[in-house]
Formats: sequence, structure tokens, C-alpha cells
Amino acid sequence: MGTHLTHWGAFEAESDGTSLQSVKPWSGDPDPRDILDNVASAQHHPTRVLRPAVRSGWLEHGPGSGSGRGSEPFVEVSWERAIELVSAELSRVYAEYGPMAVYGCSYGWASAGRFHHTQSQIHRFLNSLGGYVAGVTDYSYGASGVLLPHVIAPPVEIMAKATSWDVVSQNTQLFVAFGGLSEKNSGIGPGGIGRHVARNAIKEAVARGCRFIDVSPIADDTYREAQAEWIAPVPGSDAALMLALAFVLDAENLADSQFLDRYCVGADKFLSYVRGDVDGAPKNPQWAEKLTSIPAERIVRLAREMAASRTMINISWSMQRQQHGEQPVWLGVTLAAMLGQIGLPGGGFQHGYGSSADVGLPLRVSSAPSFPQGRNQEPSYIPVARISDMLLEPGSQIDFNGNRLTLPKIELIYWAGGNPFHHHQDLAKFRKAWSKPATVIVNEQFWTGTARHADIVLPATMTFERNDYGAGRNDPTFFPMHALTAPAGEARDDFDIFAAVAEKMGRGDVFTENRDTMGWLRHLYDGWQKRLADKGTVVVDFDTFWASEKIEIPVVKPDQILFSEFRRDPIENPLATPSGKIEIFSSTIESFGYPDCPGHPVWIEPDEWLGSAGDYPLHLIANQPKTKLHSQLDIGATSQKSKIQGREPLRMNPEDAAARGLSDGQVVLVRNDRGRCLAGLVISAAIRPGVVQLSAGAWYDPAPDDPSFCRHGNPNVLTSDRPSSSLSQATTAQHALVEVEAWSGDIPELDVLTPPVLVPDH
Ligand SMILES: Nc1nc2c(c(=O)[nH]1)N[C@H]1C(S)=C(S)[C@@H](COP(=O)(O)OP(=O)(O)OC[C@H]3O[C@@H](n4cnc5c(=O)[nH]c(N)nc54)[C@H](O)[C@@H]3O)O[C@H]1N2
Ligand SMILES: Nc1nc2c(c(=O)[nH]1)N[C@H]1C(S)=C(S)[C@@H](COP(=O)(O)OP(=O)(O)OC[C@H]3O[C@@H](n4cnc5c(=O)[nH]c(N)nc54)[C@H](O)[C@@H]3O)O[C@H]1N2
Ligand SMILES: [Mo]
Repeated sequence: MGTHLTHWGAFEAESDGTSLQSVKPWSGDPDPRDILDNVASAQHHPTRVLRPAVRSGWLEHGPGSGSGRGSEPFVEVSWERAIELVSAELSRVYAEYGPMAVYGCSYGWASAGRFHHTQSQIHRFLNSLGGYVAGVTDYSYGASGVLLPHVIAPPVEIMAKATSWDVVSQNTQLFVAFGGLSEKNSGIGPGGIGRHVARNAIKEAVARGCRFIDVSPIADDTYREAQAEWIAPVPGSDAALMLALAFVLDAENLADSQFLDRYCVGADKFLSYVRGDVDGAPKNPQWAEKLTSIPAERIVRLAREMAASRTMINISWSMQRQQHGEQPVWLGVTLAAMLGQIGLPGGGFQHGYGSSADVGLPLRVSSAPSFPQGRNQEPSYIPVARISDMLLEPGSQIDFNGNRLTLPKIELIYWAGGNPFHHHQDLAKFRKAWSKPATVIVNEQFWTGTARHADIVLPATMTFERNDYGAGRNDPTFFPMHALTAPAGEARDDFDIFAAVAEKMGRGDVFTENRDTMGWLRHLYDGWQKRLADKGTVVVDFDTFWASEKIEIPVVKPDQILFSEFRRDPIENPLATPSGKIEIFSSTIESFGYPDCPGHPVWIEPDEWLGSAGDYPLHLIANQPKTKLHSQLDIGATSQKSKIQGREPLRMNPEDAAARGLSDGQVVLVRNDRGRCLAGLVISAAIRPGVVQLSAGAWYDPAPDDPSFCRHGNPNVLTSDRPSSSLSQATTAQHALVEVEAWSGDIPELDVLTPPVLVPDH
């Protein structure tokens, strides 16, 4: 019996040496999730990559034959040959072009485990060769990640120091959740989660009399236990709603002017915009009703309720994964500042309770040990979501957070631990962009869209096929992760793959420092133990840890309150913003001169929303999937159970289904000008009229003659890769306009449930 950590919880399992048997949730988790069932069922699925494979056109013609990517068969080769091909090609590219031609960002969630964390592995590997073009920010909170350091503090700090769930459950009277308080999303924590605590905290809060309000176009993306009141604005209109709340607080003298004076800068400029002094348009509830569809009367009442209660304003990450996504986040901070409760128990602001299991866990004395990535000597980078533009228009320039970036020309892409054919938008455009570089190398466990669009695919182990240890972000429970089964097929650990290539290229010592996996696990742990001891915290030695079920990393302050020290003394404990205060107006942002992100929060109409819908009258919410983590293990049991006639489920309100003569369980076509996909219809009153939901995660299954048509239900053929703004250049993946109609053709077989055509090497 072994215990093992995943992004979606810990489990205990038996093993027969080849497969996991009788997997059950770790007994210490009060609220385990059924995504766990994806793991064992996926391990030996036919889509597992079992041997190194090379695209036939690349093998025959060499680098530069990218148009065959994604359609040609693969030739299975020996590890020896694969390592030779990879090292020769990397040597060529580094010698001819240098690190500025290697895109090594390799964005993605990979798996739990601190040593085998794939991005650490690949970055260290590429750094040992001279570096790579990096990707900055992320798909999760790309817009707020750039905005919030100017305004208050970086999101990771806001989350790590979040007012703990305990404090919320004991003190909050009104919890206003913009973008929901998601049960499915808080099932998951980056790097793993030992105990899921949100549900109990919410239950206790409700039992004490706390009220929850769910502001979202989807009613059931908030814990049922919250018994939340549902307010369903037009998607993308939240900034207007929040401006009107600010208007009422101001007009009715409910704003805390002392707090605004002492702890903030720029409230006056913002309020003069809200009052309409600037543009003659007061942002009053009648104005907001037209944009949001929320009755003016309800907006007035909500503002009063917020002022009369200990109120927590929560802004989910989804709120900023849209065009002008900075605005609702900045407004969330601004409203909390106007209420004057930032730094008080159970009041104030948070960015992501419900978005991830770690938000609301109190800070630990230290994170778990990690694998050092080395130093990247290459200065060029892009914001991650600008990948298609970089590949299609090298040499062109973009704005980013006050800088002007020139997009580099990429000759080689190396990806490990991510699936851009899942995570990027406008996949038809992306597929074209992806065909440009001379060579694409991918380490993968499965034949995902990305592996199918590579030139060289190297099979990687799953976590329970290798030794590691793991503790998720901000999670105190630190698990040894013993190998429980042998690797599937000829799969190797990413570390061993990179070590072999580095060795071949004469950089082996730099990458491995002459340690193997167990050597590294012990070395990193010992250093960590010593650093903790120097700070006065004692943890057991490596051998004791390795033989244990888990250890607990001590927590600093279980009842932590976000910004309590700043509140106590803003001179002694200033924020890291230019003024040291909360910047409701930011002169830094204003100085950039971006029309799409001025110096204080504003309403800017999105290009694609119900307020200006033409041929595509439905607003698609392409959010995170309930039955899997992104695209990971889409072939696993829990994910497969949710499919309808093999397609990803799409949810629609009964009114919209009736208007189109659609019925529950049928296959539908979802379309717009960028692409089309099939989906299986679920009719549900939990979806606001005018809105449909098709979560991301279905493996991309393009029709052979049309990459813009996904037969499986990947919504990223429909989404746009339009950036959030010039400030952040982030993804806007959450929203797109579409039409949905009955699918009258045959229901096509999917290619993604079997491997691509594999031929033996001669
Ligand atoms: N429309 C839409 N698109 C979205 C989003 C959305 O809300 N809507 N969300 C966005 C967000 S927030 C994110 S974070 C991204 C997520 O995008 P990704 O992180 O790219 O998605 P994953 O499916 O987690 O991809 C991880 C891949 O790594 C592989 N892998 C796992 N472990 C290992 C390992 O040990 N070694 C190797 N070599 N490979 C491994 C898995 O098989 C999987 O294919 O998607 C973004 N895309
Ligand atoms: N099960 C599961 N959990 C996950 C993930 C996963 O793939 N699967 N991914 C993880 C990752 S990487 C991330 S970044 C987080 C993402 O966490 P979030 O970004 O918070 O999650 P989403 O599911 O994209 O969106 C949450 C909800 O926001 C609401 N929403 C969407 N648009 C609007 C809008 O315009 N206005 C309002 N008011 N509400 C709106 C919808 O109800 C939607 O379901 O989730 C993490 N957790
Ligand atoms: Mo994310």
C-alpha cells in the first residue's frame, strides 16, 4: 500500500507492480474528489506514449518540413536513436542561432512532485545549454498578475497571505463572490492538495449566519452548502455592476473616507469618473442595469448590504480571463477599500477563494524543497499568451506593462509538461503558427494534441512510476511519493531523458551534478532541513521522512488576516506599490498611455459580448472542466463518464434550447467565424439565458481536412487569442460569442482515443 499526491488530492493504492489496484482517497482528506478515478484508469490506456517516435516527414527530410505536423504518421525509434536525433538538432540550432531561437517556456501544469516538476526539469536542461526564450505571466491570472502589483500586491502574495478559511468562517457576514465560489476548481491545488477544507468552512459560515451571494452567469459553480443567492449579470459586464455599487456607496455616504485617506491614493479621481464629472455619464444603477441586466433596485440594495455587513469581496480568476479583465479585479480592490474593511477579520478582498484549493490556507514557514532551474542567459521573452503572434510575426513589436517587446524568431520549440493544443485560443490560427519552426520536440505521457503535432515525441513516466516527493502551493502536508508501478512501455523520467541528451551534448555534469534521482531527493531534502533548522524549525531527517506517510510543514499563523499589518500601521508596513498605499489611481499605469487600460478602473465595452451580438447570439463560457484538470487524463474514467455520445458536454438554458428545438442528450454543432466543434447537449436552468457553457479540456480532434473543426468539443477552436489589454497581453479564453444548432450529419469517430499511425523503424 502506498500514499501518493496528485494536483487533485492524495490517494492510497495497492500495486501489482504494473498497475494500481484499489485506489482510494487518502484517509486524511475530509472532502476527496472523484477526479482521482482518472488516474489508474488512464495509465495503460491505448493513447499512452510507449516508445520514442519521430514524424515521418521530419525523419525523411529533416528540420523545416513543418506543414506535415499533425497529419503524418510517426516512426517508432529506439531510445538511442531518439537521443541522437534530439541532441544533434539542439546542437545545430544552438550553434547556428543561439538561445534566442529556442522557445523553452513550456507552459503547463505538468504533475505533482517537486523534483520531477517538468518545467523545472526542462528549464534547467535548456539553461545548461545556454538558455531559451521564456514565457512570462500565465493563463490563470495573466491580467491581474500584471495589474495587481501596481495597485496593491502581487496575486501570489495576496493568495498566500489570504485571510484563512477559519477566519472567514468565524467572522464574515456577507460573502460576495464575483465569478462564483467554485466547488470544482477548489478541488485542485497546484502541486497537490492534502486536505480540501473549503466546504467545511463554508458550512460553518452559513451555520453562523453568513450570507453568500453568487455573481455569475452559472448558478452551480458555487458550493451548494453556501446556499447562495444567485445574481446573474450579462457575462463580461461585471465592471459596470461594480462601478454602480461604488456610485451608491459614494452617493449615500456609505464609503469609509478615513480609510480612503489613510490607506489609498486616487479615490478622488476615480469618484469623479464614477459621478460622471469626466464624461457626463454617471455610473449609476440605472446606467448599469442597461449593461448588466441586473435591476437597479437590486444594485442599490446590494451596496447597502455590503456597507452594513462585515463583507468579503471575492474576485475569481475567471473574472480577468477576458478582455479588459484588469477592470473587475481593480474594482474589487476599490470596492473593498471604499468599505474600509481591508485588514479586518473576515472583511476586505481576495482574488481566488474557490479558484484553487490553496487559497485560504495559512502560510507555511517554508515551501517544500525544489529542483534548481539554473540561470537563463537569454533575455528575450514573451507574455505566454502571445505565442501565435510570435510564431506568425517574428520581428513585430507589442506593448507589455510599460515595455515594448520585439517578438523573436523561433527555430525550435521544446515542450514538456504542458498541452498548448489544449491551453491556447483560436486553435486554427495556433496550428498554423505551430507549423512555422523547423523542429518541435515534446516529452509526453499521452498522445495529446501537442504530442500529435510534434516532430519528436519522447515518452515520459507518470508520477507513480517514479520516486519523488510533493507538497502543493501553500499546503502544509508534505508527502513522500514512492514509485508504485514500473513505467508503462519504455517511458522514462523527464530527468533521465534530459540527463541523457545533456550527456550526449557534453553538458551532463552541468545538468545532473553527478546525482541520480534518489541522490537529488536526499540532497535537496537535506539542504531544506538545514535551512529550516537555521530558522528554528525542526523537521525529521530524510530517511524518516521517506519511510513515513507524510509530514506537516509548520504553519506561521493559522488565523492570518490579509493586510492586517498594513492596516495596523501603513507607515511602518507599507505596500510595495509606488505610494506604499492602495492605488485606486496608478500614475504608473496612466504614464503608459494605454487607451485600453487607463490610470483608474473604468468600464470599457468588450469587442465580443451580448451587448453587441450579431450572427452569434449566445455567450460561450469556456471555463475549467469539472471532471478533469485541464486536458489531463481526459481518457480517464471520471472524464469519460461525463461525455455525451463521446462529446464534451455543453450546457444551455431551457429557453434557448426550446427556441432552437434542441433536446437533452443530442449532439450539437457550436460555431462562430473562427471555428466549429461538436458537443453533447445538457439542458440546465443553472445556466443564465443567452449563455452556454462548454468547459475546456476535451482533447483536440480536428477533422482531417479542417483544423478549425474539432469533432470532440475543444472550445478553443471557438475562442479568440485577442489580448486582455496592452498592459497585460493576457489570454481572454473565458468568453466567445457562438451559435448552437442541431448536428444533422453522422457522428464522426474520434481519432484521439487511439494513438496516431505508428510505423516501425527500418
Ligand atoms: N478556453 C479556455 N482555455 C484555457 C483555460 C480556460 O479557462 N478556458 N484555462 C487556461 C489555464 S488557466 C491554464 S492553467 C491552461 C492549462 O494548460 P496546460 O497546463 O497546458 O494543460 P494540462 O492539460 O494540464 O497539460 C499538462 C500536460 O502535461 C502532461 N504531463 C503531466 N505530467 C507530466 C510529466 O511528468 N512529464 C511530461 N513530460 N508531461 C507531463 C500531461 O499529460 C498534459 O498533457 O489552460 C488555459 N486554457
Ligand atoms: N476541476 C478543475 N479545477 C480546476 C482546474 C481544472 O481544469 N479543473 N484548473 C485550475 C486552474 S489552472 C485555474 S487557473 C483555476 C481557474 O479558476 P477560475 O478562473 O475561477 O475558474 P473558471 O472555471 O474558469 O471560472 C469560474 C466561474 O466564473 C464564472 N464566470 C465566467 N465568466 C464570468 C463573468 O463574465 N462574470 C461573472 N460574474 N462570472 C463569470 C463562471 O461561473 C465560471 O464557472 O481553476 C483550477 N481548478
Ligand atoms: Mo490556470
